[in-house]
Amino acid sequence: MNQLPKYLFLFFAFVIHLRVNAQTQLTERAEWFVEDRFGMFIHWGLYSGAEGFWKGEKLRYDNDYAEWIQYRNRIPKDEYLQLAGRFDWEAIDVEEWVLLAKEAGMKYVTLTAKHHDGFALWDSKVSTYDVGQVTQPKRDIVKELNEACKKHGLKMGLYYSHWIDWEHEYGWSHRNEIEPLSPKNYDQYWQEKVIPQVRELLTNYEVDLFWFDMWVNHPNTIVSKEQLLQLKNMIREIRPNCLVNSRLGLSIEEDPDVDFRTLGDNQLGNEKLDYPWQTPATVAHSWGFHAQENEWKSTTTLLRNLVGNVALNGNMMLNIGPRANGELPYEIEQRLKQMGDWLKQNGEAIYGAGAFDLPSDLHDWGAITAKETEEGKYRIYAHVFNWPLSKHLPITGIQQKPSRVFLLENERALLPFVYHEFETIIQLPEEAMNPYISVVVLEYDQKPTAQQKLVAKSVYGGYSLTPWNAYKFYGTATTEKAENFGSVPKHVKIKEKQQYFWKVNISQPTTLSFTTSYSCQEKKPTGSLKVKVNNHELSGSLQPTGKTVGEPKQDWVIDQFLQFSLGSMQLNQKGVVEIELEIEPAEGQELDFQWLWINQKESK
Ligand code: JFZ
Repeated sequence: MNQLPKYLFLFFAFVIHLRVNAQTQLTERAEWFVEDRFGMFIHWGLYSGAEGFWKGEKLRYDNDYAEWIQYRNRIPKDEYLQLAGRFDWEAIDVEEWVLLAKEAGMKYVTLTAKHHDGFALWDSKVSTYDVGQVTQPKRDIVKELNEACKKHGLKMGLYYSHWIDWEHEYGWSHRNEIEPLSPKNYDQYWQEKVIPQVRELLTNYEVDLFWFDMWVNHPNTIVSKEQLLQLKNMIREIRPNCLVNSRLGLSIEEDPDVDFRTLGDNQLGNEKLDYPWQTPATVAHSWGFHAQENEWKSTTTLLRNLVGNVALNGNMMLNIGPRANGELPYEIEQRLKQMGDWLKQNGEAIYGAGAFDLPSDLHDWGAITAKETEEGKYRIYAHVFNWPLSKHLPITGIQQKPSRVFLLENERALLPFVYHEFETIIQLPEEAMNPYISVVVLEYDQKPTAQQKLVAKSVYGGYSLTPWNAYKFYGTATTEKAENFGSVPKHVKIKEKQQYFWKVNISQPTTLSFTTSYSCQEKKPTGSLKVKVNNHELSGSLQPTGKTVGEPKQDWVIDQFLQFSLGSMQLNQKGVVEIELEIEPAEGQELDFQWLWINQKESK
């Protein structure tokens, strides 16, 4: 009987654990991965010698991933192998790639040991289709990488294309969608190439991570779950600490033993997940070297992407595609070095850092990462993407006062700030500290608590209240599908009484003025709109907004959204107030609602 309180305690301890630990499905194996946050992907293979062209023709198909050229341009296997002749084997120094990774602040490297072309970058005893066959003396790129990684203290990952293999007679290729391949033959490929090659890699090299690549659910393609488990079990047996990604073909939901989720190519995170995850990203478009890359992302963009992922507990692995002589496009090298410079100053806010308990899109000036420091303090890192013109950085939703505030690159110069319940406003210096992203640190003696339901103060001084940041609502409004937007802004369609509730922190008695934006296509609307705060109420009747011309092209007439003032009210109290908006179109009428903007009159 007296066991019961103990069980209850354990149960609550478990619940609390779930609540405080953002990543509940973090395996011990994957701790380093989550700590490291930033890695290098290397796509390099025979395709690198083609550079995106075959016999004068550009790679077929718009999505011109250079490493797909053999399949897309129907290159016969013997001719494809001759690409090895374009390589300057003497110039190729794998250690240089690793040194660049290190300089870029990357903590692990993942090389395409075997891409879809089936060509092995190590001296494979399983298949003669390998780098050992085309080099004299024999090269083993995986071994060279392994040694360089060890020498420079980086973890080594290997990409292995298990599903697709264009070399093996019975490997999967997209043409098998029209020329069926029997499961029996496919299993022959699996048992005589995949399993022994992965075993070879696991046994001969110190592999910290296996990166498989399959983007169709196993029930919808030829690979069976048994085959996938056979592969994963072998990894667990030979190298129990080696990580496995979800593109193995098993999602973490299906098999929690998979260590991290791989998002789509260049797909950034948009929510906090309970398990480790990673975005594979390119600096331009292609993974393998392509002679005609154009759309280079800026260093700022790449850093924002990294910060954005870490702010959601995610990682980023950024790709390099060296040429057949080992060199990199200037644009890649330059951006990686610039990221490294930034990380040298600001890496503390990335490595070992993760999400804080506030919505990641709360603030319009940037993103927040956080962590406990070695001294047992708790630091919140405000990554300021947009240095406010007012030089006031508003941080909403943190319930304690920081003990110190400073720029990460200048710890000795403390920044002045004012703190009211739920709101910290930092006085920034005139100039941003860093040309890419400046990081402001808020330090606390222990982890502060968060009030997650507040709408943040904008850098422009007001508050933007939308259907998507309301903490509660009643009614049947529906968000219009994104493809219907464009020049028509994101909105909800309201057909009957709808109520939204937001919480806003008001730091001092003040006058609040309200503006709303909507589109109403009724000729004579008779509905109403009401704002209620405490005992104050403002109301307005709906107005027709008519049409506008979408873009300077002919005949594109779209619904017009217009803003209307609802007036202002004097609030004599401060603290968190609840704002209610009640929208009621008349029977049979419709309203497309967009936002309610509150302006707080600045008083000294
Ligand atoms: C794959 C490869 O085909 C490509 O060559 C490259 O290696 C890349 C990293 O991975 O391409 C994919 C895989 C998965 C998705 C998209 C492209 N996906 O899930 O969206």
